[in-house]
Amino acid sequence: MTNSTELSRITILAPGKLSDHAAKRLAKTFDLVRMESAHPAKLTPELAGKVRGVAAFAGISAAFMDALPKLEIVASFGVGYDSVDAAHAGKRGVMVTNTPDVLTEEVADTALGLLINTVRELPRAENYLRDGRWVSEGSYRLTGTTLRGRRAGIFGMGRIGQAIARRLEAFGLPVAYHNRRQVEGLPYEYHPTLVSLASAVDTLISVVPGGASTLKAVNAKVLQALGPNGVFINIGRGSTVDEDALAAALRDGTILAAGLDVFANEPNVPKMLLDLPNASLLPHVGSASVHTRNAMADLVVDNLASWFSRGEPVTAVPETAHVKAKS
Ligand code: NAP
Ligand code: 8YV
Repeated sequence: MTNSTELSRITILAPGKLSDHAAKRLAKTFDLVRMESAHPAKLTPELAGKVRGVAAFAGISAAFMDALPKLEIVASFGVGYDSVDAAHAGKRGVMVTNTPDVLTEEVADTALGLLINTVRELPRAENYLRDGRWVSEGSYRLTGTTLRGRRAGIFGMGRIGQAIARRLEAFGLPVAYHNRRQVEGLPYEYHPTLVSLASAVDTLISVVPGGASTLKAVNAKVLQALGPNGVFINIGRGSTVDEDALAAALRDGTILAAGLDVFANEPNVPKMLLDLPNASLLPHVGSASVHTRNAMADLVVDNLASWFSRGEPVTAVPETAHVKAKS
């Protein structure tokens, strides 16, 4: 058992931008050292030699972990941890944790907002009002698209996917999904492939994690299957979409519209997407409320505190679930 005085002697390195809430809680509990980004070259030998935990508000590479000889745990901020080399951590005996559940409902809310923005053009309608065009030109045009009569497909029926499905049901839309495995006990139609799902629906919502198994999974073939009345929403990871194929599909009418919260090379959004009138774009704000980001930061701190006081974290990622505390 490690008490709070002992915790305050443990050095935790926090690379990346962190909120005041996260910084205060970390500094109150541990010996906190902040750094702008996680580059091994920016570590002094003295610092590298004493870091036992990383609170990751930025990606953590294998090289960065290897530059920290006493590293025991990387507590990552976010449920998606594709920017942390968890496979390497697992091999090296370093624990990795993420922040599931506490953001699920917020991200699902954002997904529905983005869907409505995309289908009913609400940001454009607001800009029309602000530009004085309601007065000068009359009512905003009727939208050609509606949620009424749509069939939704969810790519990634996990925690957030299921929260989105519950909302879609309340909106009166039938729901189908694709995962690698069928989820037991769910009332929604399962499709063993993404193309089969896209063919069966006209509204495809992607909420899968990033990484090799989903890289550019939403490609030209999937968009073709979604069809000319198709709406594509991405609230998962930008890497899961072939952005060239998506821009082409939006340009030539292969699909109708898209709503995107995430991009392959954030914060850079390609001009080909910015130029499209039928794309509704958000700057990765799925979980971005003070309420939810504070809950995520609390879970980062709780994971570190639990690891160093009880020898086990709260929310280990599967790749490091086998890792045991040393003492
Ligand atoms: P989760 O509960 O682990 O759900 C992920 C789902 O994706 C699972 O149902 C999984 O099922 C499926 N999946 C994974 N790899 C797949 C593949 N190769 N092919 C088909 N399905 C696959 O995770 P979550 O909490 O819902 O979060 C999902 C993701 O949302 C995160 O990883 C993150 O990238 C993203 N996210 C974005 C924001 C934002 O701000 N925009 C916020 C939070 C999260 P199987 O394993 O059976 O395939
Ligand atoms: C965060 C996210 O914006 O949890 C995730 O996977 O994408 C978001 O909640 C991100 O992780 C931290 O900036």
